[in-house]
Amino acid sequence: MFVDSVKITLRAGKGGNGVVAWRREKYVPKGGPVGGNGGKGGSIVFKTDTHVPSLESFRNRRLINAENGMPGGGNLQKGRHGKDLVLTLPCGTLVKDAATGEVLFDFTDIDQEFLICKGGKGGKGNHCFKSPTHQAPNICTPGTEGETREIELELKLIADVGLIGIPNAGKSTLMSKITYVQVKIGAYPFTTLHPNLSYIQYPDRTRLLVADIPGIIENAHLNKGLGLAFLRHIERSSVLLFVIDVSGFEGRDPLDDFKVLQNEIRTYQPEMLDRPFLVALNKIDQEGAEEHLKNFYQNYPFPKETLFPISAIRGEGLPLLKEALKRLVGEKLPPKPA
Ligand SMILES: Nc1nc2c(ncn2[C@@H]2O[C@H](COP(=O)(O)OP(=O)(O)OP(=O)(O)O)[C@@H](O)[C@H]2O)c(=O)[nH]1
Ligand SMILES: [Mg+2]
Repeated sequence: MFVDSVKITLRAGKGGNGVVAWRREKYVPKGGPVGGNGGKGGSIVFKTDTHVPSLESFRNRRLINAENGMPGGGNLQKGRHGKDLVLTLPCGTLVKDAATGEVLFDFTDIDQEFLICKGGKGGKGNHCFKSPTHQAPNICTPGTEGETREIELELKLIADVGLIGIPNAGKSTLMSKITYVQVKIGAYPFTTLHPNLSYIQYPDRTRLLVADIPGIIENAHLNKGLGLAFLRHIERSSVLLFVIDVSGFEGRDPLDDFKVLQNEIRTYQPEMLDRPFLVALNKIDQEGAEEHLKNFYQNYPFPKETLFPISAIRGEGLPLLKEALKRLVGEKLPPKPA
């Protein structure tokens, strides 16, 4: 299951208490204070891991605790520290304060770490309070509580190329052809129900990360179809790749599809329209595609160099498209993290 938003409470471990203890040994009268200190409570740390695809591991968890520190012992024994808890997250996860929505950390890269809740301090045993004027202190201090935080995790995938198209346009077919990953493809709308991520590998070892998301339909902003929530996963892509079906399937006008997609993006986040983009005109192998293709070229309001007629299923036009994507991603710096 693909989970991209969760709310959880995190509680770091409490510090162990210090203790009062006395040295009791034969021939050592009044041995003095030997109460040990408590151990530190475990902290909670977030870390990115490329093997974690989503926030699924947090799905059924409301409260996550780190280990408490152990109390000190006699004979100056220190209590054991609570283990730090390292929670792994996928790249692209935003950690937010659940109450205010403030972004506490944005995990944009691999191997990033962030200490979210610090463990409590261990208490002091009575040996710490010994002084020349106070040889037998009968006091110790308790460990302090660990930090507690209510947070929200939101995953916004960070890909170089984000695919966008109406359902059935052939996004997943294209994805499977250019990245050699097997994704679900079906001759019906809404085959893809969660984002897929994979790399295009180039002979010079460059790699582009591509995100395929579920199809978007007209009025998705009014929650039609699967809504617009999945746009968050291409919101941070450097380049958008519109995939348009030019076969005129069910009497559709491909240019209308393009406008619908642009309108839906505008209602979600207008700045996304300033992002560099290309348009893959798919299914040129189909009958009737030629006519629609000509029409599209004539009435398309942007530079024609952004158009790439392809047949994803046959692999036609894909080398050119792949090169153009590489060039475009190379020219633009990736979007800045939030
Ligand atoms: N003739 C032809 N059919 C294609 C081409 N590309 C994809 N298809 C077919 O179109 C249908 C939909 O393909 P998908 O790749 O699942 O489409 P999608 O855009 O991912 O669809 P959703 O996940 O539902 O949004 C499948 O039956 C594909 O075989 C193409 O270039 N030519
Ligand atoms: Mg699909």
